[in-house]
Amino acid sequence: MRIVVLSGGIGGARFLAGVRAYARTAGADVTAVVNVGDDVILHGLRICPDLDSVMYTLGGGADPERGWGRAGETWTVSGELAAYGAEPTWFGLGDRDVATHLVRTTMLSAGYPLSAVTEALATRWQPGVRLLPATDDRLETHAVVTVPEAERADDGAAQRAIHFQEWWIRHRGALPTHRFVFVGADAAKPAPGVLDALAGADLVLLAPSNPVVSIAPILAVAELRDALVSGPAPVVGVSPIIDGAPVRGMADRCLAVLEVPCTAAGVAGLYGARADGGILDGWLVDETDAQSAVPGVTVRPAPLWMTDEAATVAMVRAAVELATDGGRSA
Ligand code: FO1
Repeated sequence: MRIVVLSGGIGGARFLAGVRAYARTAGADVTAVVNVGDDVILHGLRICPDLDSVMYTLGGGADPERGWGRAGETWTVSGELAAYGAEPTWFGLGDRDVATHLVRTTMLSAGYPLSAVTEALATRWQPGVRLLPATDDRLETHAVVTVPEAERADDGAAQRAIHFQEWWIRHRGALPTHRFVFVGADAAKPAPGVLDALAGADLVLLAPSNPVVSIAPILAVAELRDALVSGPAPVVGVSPIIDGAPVRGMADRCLAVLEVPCTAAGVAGLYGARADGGILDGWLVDETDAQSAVPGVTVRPAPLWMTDEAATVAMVRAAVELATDGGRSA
């Protein structure tokens, strides 16, 4: 059985650990198609938060609390940068993490595409799933916000697009936010291997990631989304919202920007039913949301708290069962 998982963020990485464990029991292989919209160039380094979260989490090097960056991290470089007044100081750059960005930036500067760089980095970490960026092209999530008076440009413009990382880390999403834009999406092509993985998949899973800033930037790659919809595999999503609240992160703030209800049904409506031009065949909701109705989508309740790997494996098994006996058969 071949499983493809669209993933982003820390929740996506944790979910992938469960998919990997399930795949080992089921003799399945797993390809993760990971969001690159969070990627940013800071201090001259290319940083890929969502790829690194999966690589470190599945490779056993992630800090379990933070979910991003390395375990046993130190912050000497970050402190030295601050001593020089080198902005931004709001981005936490760990010393061990810097090595990953140095290797990645060196390879990118030498002309290797991000997919090749990711494969090279994963050789050290052995995540146990194939790790593919959604695209090798530039695709960056920016947030159009109203900036504080003090930060207005000379022309006094109140609205400005800031990088997602500034929105997420420096402002914690607390600025008046009008929309998210995926810079470069129109020209971005699926990374090598992505279309083949989707064409050969028996099941596609949407991780319980932030639908607005982790999954949507992946779907913004038009050929990728088309391949998902026209592909043979049933698409089953896992709700990132339980009982009206995000499991972690700021999906509630992001959904509010799109004026989408922060509910399991609201997120399913955002993805849309395949029959209506959307992408979903099945939708796994937590038992507290068992009454969620999503026209055209097979909804199934299951415990969705990823309290440990066994709980996550049970979620994955429920998604597989939903795909086989619920929506389109795998
Ligand atoms: N998230 C934070 O909240 N604060 C940080 O200082 C921070 C630094 C950071 C460095 C490398 C990296 O790969 C991720 C980092 N993150 C940080 C997480 C990052 O903002 C992610 O994009 C979000 O967690 C959303 O996925």
